[in-house]
Amino acid sequence: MSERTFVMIKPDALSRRLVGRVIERYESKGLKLVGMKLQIVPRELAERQYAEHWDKPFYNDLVSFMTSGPSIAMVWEGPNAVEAARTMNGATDSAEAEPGTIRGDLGLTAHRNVVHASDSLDTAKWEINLYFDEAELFSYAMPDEGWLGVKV
Ligand code: 3AN
Repeated sequence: MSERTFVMIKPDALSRRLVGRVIERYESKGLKLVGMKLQIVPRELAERQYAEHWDKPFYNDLVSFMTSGPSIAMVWEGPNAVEAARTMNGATDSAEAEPGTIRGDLGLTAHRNVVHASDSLDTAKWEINLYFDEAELFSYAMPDEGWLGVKV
């Protein structure tokens, strides 16, 4: 079943010029880009996104990091998009992420971990809604979708 998931390219990836290489991974996997936004995330928005971590010792550092420079919010669509993006990203701690994952290959330090992806379909819907208006998301067909088993 086709799903939509929310993915962010974090400020560390932009400052390390990794944007193209990260996007290339999701594209090559067969996912379809249906929404994309470059911004410096306002503090209030980052606080809402990470509200579930408000009591963790790393919360302030996380919010400061996520608002420290431009990041890219994206919506990727495809069969099992939520799980696919999580698997591709690898373990949260870049230092432990497997080679072949985005964090394993491109992550330098533990929690400057290049990317974020929603951890469930419900979270994906919530995060997409947090970052995008409906008019900023696009439905379109791609010529190879039949090969991927996607109902066009
Ligand atoms: P993921 O992004 O893999 O779903 P979560 O939801 O457990 O990971 O954590 C949200 C964010 O908080 C992660 N992207 C990570 O950068 C940061 N984080 C998690 N644990 C720590 C920690 N111990 N120290 C610093 N940052 C952390």
